[in-house]
Amino acid sequence: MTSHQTLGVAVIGTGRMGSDHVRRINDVISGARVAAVVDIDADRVKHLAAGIDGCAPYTDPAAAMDDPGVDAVLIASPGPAHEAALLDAFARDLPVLCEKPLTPDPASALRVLEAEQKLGHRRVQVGFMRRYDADYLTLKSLLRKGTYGRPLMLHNKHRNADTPPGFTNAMTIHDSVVHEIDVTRWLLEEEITAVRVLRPAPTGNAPEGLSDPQLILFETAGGQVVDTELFVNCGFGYQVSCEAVCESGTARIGDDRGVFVNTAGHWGGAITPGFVERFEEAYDRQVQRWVDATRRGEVEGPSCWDGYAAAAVCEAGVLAQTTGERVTVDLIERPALYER
Ligand code: ISE
Repeated sequence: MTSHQTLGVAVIGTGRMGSDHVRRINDVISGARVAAVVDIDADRVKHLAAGIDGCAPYTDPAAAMDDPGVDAVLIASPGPAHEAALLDAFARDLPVLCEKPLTPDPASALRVLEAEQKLGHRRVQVGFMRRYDADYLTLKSLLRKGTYGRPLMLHNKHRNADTPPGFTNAMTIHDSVVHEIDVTRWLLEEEITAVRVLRPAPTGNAPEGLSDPQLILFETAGGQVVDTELFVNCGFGYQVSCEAVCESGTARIGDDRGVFVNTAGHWGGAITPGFVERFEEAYDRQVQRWVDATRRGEVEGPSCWDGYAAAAVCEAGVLAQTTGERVTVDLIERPALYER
């Protein structure tokens, strides 16, 4: 692969995120094309591939990776299918963009980490898209430069209008809070060492049995404390914000996006309906950066280490949620391949 060639991508999993990435590669970003689509639903991939020039449908990820037109893999299948697809990609030394989670638990994430280390080089960018959001990038740069001194605390809010059917308490950690886990580690450049979860009396708008809202507390190795209000059936839209409290100032992102109006005795603006709209540009930038780096023969962005650390904090988070206790996070020592 040279930087002049168009990257042939196999998109594995064509559900909500996978089909959005197919559209993104086809219509939005440059330097790549969808060379193969993979799903257990054969009719679905046949139909999808028929509408894309030079795209082949597959039901088996490994077979798609053997397609001569495929140079790289985008994994957007459900989390439990990620480990096998990642190991198949490593066996062919193919570059991978893997949607979060890397894998659903730390034991399987560790197996992936070990397999990548055996290759001797990084192959995977994990899809923590908030790292590509313009607001989060600004906050990261302020913290990096130490503009307001050392960061002491983060206050996060993560609100979804509603949850899809079958959304469980464990999923509130694995699917939703996992983003705050990643931005905490990324912004503060510290590992999370302990988790607590408080569960107030739930809203009547949440499905029976779902704890909603929740307050999640992280402690970091650097002694910072991070709180996250998670409210996934707030009913009014999608809101994600983060305030960093530093030694000599605070910086907050995620409020007041878009046009602010005064009319008919009211002031205010619109709230984005969901995460696909709120983070659309971040998803575009994430995939473009992956394609660009891959065509240069490089790997950048969130690594398998970040995926593993997130899985370990999620496991502690689910235990903290069910026991009501403070749960410490177990991490192996960071391998040399993933040094900062
Ligand atoms: C979903 O899977 C996401 O990744 C969204 O960013 C998050 O806001 C939502 O709560 C999750 O279910």
